[in-house]
Amino acid sequence: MTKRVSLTQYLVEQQREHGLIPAQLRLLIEVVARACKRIAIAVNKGALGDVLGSAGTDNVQGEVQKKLDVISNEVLIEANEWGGHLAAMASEEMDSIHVVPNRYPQGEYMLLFDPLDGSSNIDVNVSIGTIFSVLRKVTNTRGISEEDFLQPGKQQAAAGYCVYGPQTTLVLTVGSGVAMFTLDRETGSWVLTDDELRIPEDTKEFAINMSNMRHWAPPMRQYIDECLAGKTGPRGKDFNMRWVASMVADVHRILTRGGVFMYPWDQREPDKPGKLRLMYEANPMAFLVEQAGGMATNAKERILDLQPTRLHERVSVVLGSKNEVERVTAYHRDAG
Ligand code: AHM
Ligand code: MG
Repeated sequence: MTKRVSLTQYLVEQQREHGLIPAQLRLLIEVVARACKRIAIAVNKGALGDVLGSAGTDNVQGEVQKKLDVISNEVLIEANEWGGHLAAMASEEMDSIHVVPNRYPQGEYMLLFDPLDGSSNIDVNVSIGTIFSVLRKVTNTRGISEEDFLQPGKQQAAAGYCVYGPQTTLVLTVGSGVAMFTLDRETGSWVLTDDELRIPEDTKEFAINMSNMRHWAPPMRQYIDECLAGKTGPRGKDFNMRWVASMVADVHRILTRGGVFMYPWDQREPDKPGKLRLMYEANPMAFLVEQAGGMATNAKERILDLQPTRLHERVSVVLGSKNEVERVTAYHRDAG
């Protein structure tokens, strides 16, 4: 029988070898993984579980919340509140931070999440997921406020996501590479199925919502035009395109076989840097991508270096295979 490594064993061994996972962080990761299992069960029930459709409410970004957005948010909060590993949580689905109630001990970590990413795909049975980012409270101030969360992504202690797709997979980094776990539904355990995901430096595949092309900035249009020109164009090769419209699924494909994912600024809302959120979408994905040998920028600068000014701040995203991200970023920098 081939030996199976569970998430717990992986975390214990990582701590032993690299000393990167103190007890509170291990508990945190295990609790998030357990919450993701519960979300996966709700997702799988679909119409049978009365979890599809709209919740009839809007979130802080003015987007309609789906029932599963709300359920997933509650599952993550409930699971994480009492363990003593967290000081506070923040989520795409909550206007402000959720401080751990006084009746529980406060831990040193802060957890941010997009509880259910790819909401537009829930009702049509396409892969969706949970994205999370972990920060440490670095200030010595008593109590906790939104300010404590406003740290650049390079300070993340851990990041990961779970994809609810044909398989349920958890992808994790604590800063020493990227590991993937697959949920064994019979035993209910997360089993290590890849301990070192690597993104190839070159690719012939891009992911972008092409319907927005006419709204993009010229460097973005130039890059995609050159890809579309194929073998006889300036790139001298044919490109393929994929767009799941769930960031988790698109990034998962890139971590598995390479590619470049882009959600750029566009002129319809010139004051918004992009659609995706910096702190619980772009930062965790950028950390994973870099740990797998890829690159992530906002089309000009490294995402992990950006100093956030607001919890729900948005950002342009270009991430994936290093040489393509470098090219897109160079086009934007050259354009000034
Ligand atoms: P969500 O957090 O409300 O689900 O929105 C984020 C999603 C990303 O997963 C995905 O990359 C993007 O929005 C899809 O946008 P579009 O609908 O323009 O294709
Ligand atoms: Mg999202």
